[in-house]
Amino acid sequence: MSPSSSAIISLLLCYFCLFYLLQSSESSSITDYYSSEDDQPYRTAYHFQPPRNWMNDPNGPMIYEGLYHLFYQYNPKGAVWASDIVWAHSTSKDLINWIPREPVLYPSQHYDINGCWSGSATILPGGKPAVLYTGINAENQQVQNIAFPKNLSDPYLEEWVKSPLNPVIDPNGSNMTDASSFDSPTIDYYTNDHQDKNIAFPMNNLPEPNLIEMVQSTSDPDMIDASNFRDPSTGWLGPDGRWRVIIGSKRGKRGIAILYWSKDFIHWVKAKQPLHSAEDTGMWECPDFFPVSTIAPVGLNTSVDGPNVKHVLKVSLFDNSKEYYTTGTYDYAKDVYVPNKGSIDDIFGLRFDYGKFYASKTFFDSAKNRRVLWGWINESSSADDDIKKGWSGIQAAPRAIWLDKSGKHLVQWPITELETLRTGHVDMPSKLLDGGSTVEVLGLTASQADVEMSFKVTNLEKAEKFDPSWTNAEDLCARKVATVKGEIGPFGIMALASKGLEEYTAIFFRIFKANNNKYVVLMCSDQSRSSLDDSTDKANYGVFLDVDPTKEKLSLRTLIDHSIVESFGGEGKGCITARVYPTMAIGDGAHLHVFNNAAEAVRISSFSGWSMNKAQIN
Ligand code: DQQ
Repeated sequence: MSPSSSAIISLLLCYFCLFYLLQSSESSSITDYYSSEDDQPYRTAYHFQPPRNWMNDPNGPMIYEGLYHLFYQYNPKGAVWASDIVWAHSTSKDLINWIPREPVLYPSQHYDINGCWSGSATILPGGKPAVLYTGINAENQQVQNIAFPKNLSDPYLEEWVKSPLNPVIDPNGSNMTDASSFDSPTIDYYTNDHQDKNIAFPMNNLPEPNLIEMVQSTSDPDMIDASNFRDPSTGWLGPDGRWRVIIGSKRGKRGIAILYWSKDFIHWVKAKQPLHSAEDTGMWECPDFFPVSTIAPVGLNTSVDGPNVKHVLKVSLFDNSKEYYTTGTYDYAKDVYVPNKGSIDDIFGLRFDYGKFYASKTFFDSAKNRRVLWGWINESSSADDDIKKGWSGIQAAPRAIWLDKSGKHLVQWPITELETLRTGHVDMPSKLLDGGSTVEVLGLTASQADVEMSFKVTNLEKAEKFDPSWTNAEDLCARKVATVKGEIGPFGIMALASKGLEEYTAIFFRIFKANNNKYVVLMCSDQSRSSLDDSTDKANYGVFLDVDPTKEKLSLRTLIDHSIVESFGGEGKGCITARVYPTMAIGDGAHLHVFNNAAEAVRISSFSGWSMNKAQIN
């Protein structure tokens, strides 16, 4: 071939390549967003993830006409986060198997042109869903926008329309409604006929709040920082007919949940006081505020209040990428939330999950009367590794969440639908596990399993003394990893273990005796030997469990799914999630052991394990 004809052919080839690329980038078929990457050892079988690219926060989970919806922060262009992120969307009949839909919110307008960030769904009276989300506007300010489904008779809610009134909440207040509009008639769907029957309010009339102010004045000493003003919560409706939402923010180092009111869910005014704030906690992302029942392990509609109800405020701290919650009282009259005495309101407080778990969001599942929790589990690997594997981020298994009988903390349990994936049941008869012993559990797929067990400790008097300076469970777990022998404990399981135990992730308990003669139960997730690859994060996690071993069995449930180990101790009183990247304990090379590396024996009083079928996910 002559040089000139090969040049022409090359040019033509380039032209066709360019044409193809342009075509595919313009098309919006679903495969462009979610085309699959197969046969990777760390992809999960029953945890929610898109087939490729970056995913972070769960957004606007809800149930509509019997179908579950999950939106999530998604970068269609790659495996790392990008600020011009979109809301991707999947639907499910059971919260386990998911069908991908096209993303619903892209940057497109001046008020979200630089990104559609996190937000929440609210089911308005009459059953109409609305989503409030943070838009990054053309000036790179964070503003709050609203979108509604285009067609309410489409159960998949595939198309959403952004309101022409956006932004509906603007930190500079240029479009804000003033207080007087609160007396104007409300819009059509806001009528008593449409009131949700589950909503019960105390009968007394609340005083007319006088806390409203406009967010307009630049001289406002409480001026909102437009770079730290995001993640509107699900709305709740007060007995005074006003909707409330909170938005995460900070003032100096004080984390703050700014409160807004609306009569029609479109026109919002800022309350003078935030719902709550706490010193030295930094920026509050993804605040979640919801009621819990003090008398039954059920969920409540977000607007419910009255007798036998407490409230929970969860915030995701930008500064340390951890989440904290308090339980407390919501005072409708003052429109403030007050944590219970003893409910620690800072970085030493309670957490939904003491491992990797962030930007979580709950929703009320009206079909099953439960509150369901979603949380984002990021990777422990480097961004380069994420780019190589083509994806990053999974969601934790959906969990039901309720208030413990003690009223002191929440309890979580994987939703029962997850059990439909169980197959190949393995039972172990009650068995004494001598100190220093390890027993392999045979007969299940150890890389994809669900294991439930409980222990009985009879010789508690042998427990080591608890040093009162051990206030941080995570530090204690990091010092006392699974190989450190104790008196009572460590005992538990080694998940994703290689044949010769070169690799494993150990989830275990230790029991100590405190000065007040009470026992302290420590639960750890030890990743120090999770992978022979030293470049991955192998942090150890821990929590002190509210379990009295003199009265209760000590239970552990662990969901194992290739690169995630999600553990529930004390029947869900303490949860720890880890991401791990074994190099040998992959597929058939993965094993499961129970172990007791203590001086004292411990009894396994029950053990049930299942291999897990693969869910249909996206
Ligand atoms: N992720 C979103 C923000 C949110 C953060 C951006 C939390 O809206 O504050 O992707 O992970």
